[in-house]
Amino acid sequence: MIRTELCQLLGIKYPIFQGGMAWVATGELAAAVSKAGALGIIGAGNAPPEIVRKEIKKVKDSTDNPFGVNVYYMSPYVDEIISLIIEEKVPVITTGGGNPGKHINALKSAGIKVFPVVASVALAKRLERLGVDGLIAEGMECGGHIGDIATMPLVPQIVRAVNVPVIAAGGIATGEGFAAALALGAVGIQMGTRFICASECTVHKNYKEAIIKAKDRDTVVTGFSGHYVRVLKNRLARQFKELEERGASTEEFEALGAGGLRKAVVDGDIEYGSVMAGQIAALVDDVKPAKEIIEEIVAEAEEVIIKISRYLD
Ligand code: TUI
Repeated sequence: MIRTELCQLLGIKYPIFQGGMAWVATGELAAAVSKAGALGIIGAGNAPPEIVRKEIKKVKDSTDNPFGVNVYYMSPYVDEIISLIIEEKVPVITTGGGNPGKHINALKSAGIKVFPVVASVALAKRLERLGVDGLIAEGMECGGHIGDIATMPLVPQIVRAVNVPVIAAGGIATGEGFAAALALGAVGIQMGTRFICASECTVHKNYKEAIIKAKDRDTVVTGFSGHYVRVLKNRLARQFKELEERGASTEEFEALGAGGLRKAVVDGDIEYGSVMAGQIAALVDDVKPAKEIIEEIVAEAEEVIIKISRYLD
C-alpha cells in the first residue's frame, strides 16, 4: 500500500488526483474517482456557475468522499466560481492557467484546501507565501495548456524550493511513472489523460479511441505567445501549424480555436476538434473503470519500488 502525508491531509485512500479537465472532468468522472479512494476533480473550465453547481451535486449525490473543483483562471466566471465553491463547501480546489493569489485568503477562511497548478519555481514560491496547502507541479508532457519545463526537472526544483506537499503531474499514467514521481520528491500524482479513458468519463468514444491509438510522436504543441496547448495531431492541429508559420494574428488563432474542445469532447469530431492529451497517451491502451485504473497503478508502483530497491547493494 502506498500512503503519503497527502492521504492524511485530505482524507483520501490513495495519493492520486484526477486532472480537472475542462469539458472532460464532469461530475460522473469525479464521483467515480472519489468513490474509488482517489481525489476526483470537476473541471469548471469556462462553464458558468449554474453548470458547475449541477456537477457538484452529482458528486455529492454519489459519494461522501472528498472531491475537488478545478478553476481555470482565464474563465470569465472565475470570481463567481470561487463564490460557488465556498458556498458549496467543496473540500478541495485546484487552479490552472493563472495565479489564484487573490482568492487564497477567502478559500482558506472557508476551510477549503487549495492546490494550485504551477509550471515554474517563481510562482510556486509566491503561492507558498500566500498559504496554499500544496502545489501541483505540472510538466509540459501533459495535455492541454502547458508551461515550458518537463516533469523530470520541474518537480524536484519545486520540491526543493517549497515546504508544502508537491504533487507531480504531466506524463504519468503507469506505476513506473508514479514511483518516479515519488522518487523526485512528490507526495502524490495527478493524472489527466489516463482518466479520459475511464469507463465513467463521459467524453465521446472517438476521443477515447484516439488516445488509445496514439503512439509516441502523436501529440503536438500548438499556439502562440505564451499560450501553448498540447493536442493529438489532426487536421485542426495542422491548420494551427500553418497559422504559426505565416505569423497569423491572435484573432485568427482564436477564431480557429473557438469551440474546438467541445467539438472533440461532445461531438466526437477528432479531426477538426481540439483533442487535448498528454504524451503519455501512447501508454494508455484500454478503457476501464476508474477504480481499476487506480488500483492497477498503485499495485504497479508498489512492484516497481520493491524491484528497484533490489539495486541497493
Ligand atoms: O490549465 C491547465 N490545463 C488546461 S487549461 C485548458 S484550456 C481550456 N479550454 C477550454 C475551456 C477551458 C479551458 C486546457 N488545459 N493546466 C494547468 C496549468 N496552469 N498549466 C500551466 C498553468 C499556469 C500558467 C500560468 C499556471 C499559472 C500561470 O501563472 C502565470 C502568472 O500569473 O504567473
